Amino acid sequence: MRTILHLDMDAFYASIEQRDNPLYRGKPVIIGSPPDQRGVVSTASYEARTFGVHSAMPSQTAGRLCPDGVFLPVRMDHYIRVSEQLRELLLQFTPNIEPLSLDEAFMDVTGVMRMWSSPLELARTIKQRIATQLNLPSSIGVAGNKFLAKLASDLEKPNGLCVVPGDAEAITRFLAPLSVRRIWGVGKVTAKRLAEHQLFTIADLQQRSLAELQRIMGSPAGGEHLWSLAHGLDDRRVEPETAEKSISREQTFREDCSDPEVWRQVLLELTEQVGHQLRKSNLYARCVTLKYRLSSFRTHTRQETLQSPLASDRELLRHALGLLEKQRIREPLRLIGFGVSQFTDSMIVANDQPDLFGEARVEAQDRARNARLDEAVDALREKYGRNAIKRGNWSLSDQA
Ligand code: TTP
Ligand code: MG
Repeated sequence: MRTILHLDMDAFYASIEQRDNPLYRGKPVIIGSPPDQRGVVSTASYEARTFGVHSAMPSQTAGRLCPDGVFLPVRMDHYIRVSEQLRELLLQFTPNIEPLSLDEAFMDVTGVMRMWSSPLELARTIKQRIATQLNLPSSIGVAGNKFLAKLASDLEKPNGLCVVPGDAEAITRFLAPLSVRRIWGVGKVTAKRLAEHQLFTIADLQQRSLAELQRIMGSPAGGEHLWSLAHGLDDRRVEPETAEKSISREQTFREDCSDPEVWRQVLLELTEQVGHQLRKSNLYARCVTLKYRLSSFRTHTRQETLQSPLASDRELLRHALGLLEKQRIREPLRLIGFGVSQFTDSMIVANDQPDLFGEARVEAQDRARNARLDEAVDALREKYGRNAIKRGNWSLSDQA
């Protein structure tokens, strides 16, 4: 029996802004594009959520719902720094940490449990340390597997702490009354399909056979996913990030998202996070990976092996957008992820470059320029942190 923690910070970007500026505390803070521009909300403080504002909502809608909202731009460089401090703090408890995004991580604490009287005590301690050292609110779920831990961290948000019972019968009872929407991967579209078959709660799912759920979902994998999770079964391991092998970040949408502009905006942020980590580790990547999960639960990964290794945000984004473009995705997405692998420690231009005086040379010059730009940005970020320059708002069309 393993003990898995899932930590998810509360209204992460908004809580950081409220922490840093007392004037914003208790106010509906909305992070993202301004309400008079095209663009979306990245997140909203819990005060703003009472007006119905949420992540990925067009900012114009948020402005209408919450006219007195405090709209602030995304300060990605700053959030990355706070996320790194969070990572350091968590590493004091266990090295078995799998970060999912800037504010979210799984921790397999099975091996360190003998140092604590109970998982509850450990989770409380982590929450307290985050509160005192980072001055930020967090929520933790504790369970025997990833699915249950993640579900639990969301159940009592904000400032939640929820421990899921250990034995199979108690798990079934724990899950039974919850809405199907609580299941990892079930968004609006899937929930609607399930409702057409009178499936509203997890108890409703528990009463159906695997074959029935596969028929309803229209896919063997989708049905199996639902059936396993409805019974609280999930054997995915916590995979600590080994910088030597791969670096990746992903984002799950609250609702299935069919707006390609939002996909691109998410990719912009993910590539920036991956690029920062890559350069911090002094590595260059030879392989980029785009991952996406459709509303039908099918998960796809597409890789591209690069002629020569790279580490610049701009190039990472260019390849990420290129991969996305090629997929011609016509369905709503549940999740987008971006990762890099096949590392080298230098940006050697391959010997077999066919034409060092033509295109390849121009490319090499571009790459050197991008590298210098990234270096400058990273140096500023390290030195000045929150006040460092921000590049998150490049026009996406510039990237083509
Ligand atoms: P979440 O953990 O999903 O959201 P949150 O921390 O703001 O709020 P809570 O966990 O309490 O529900 O995402 C973490 C950060 O990622 C969030 O603060 C902003 C960013 N984000 C986006 O930029 N766009 C999105 O669509 C989502 C869901 C998150
Ligand atoms: Mg969060």
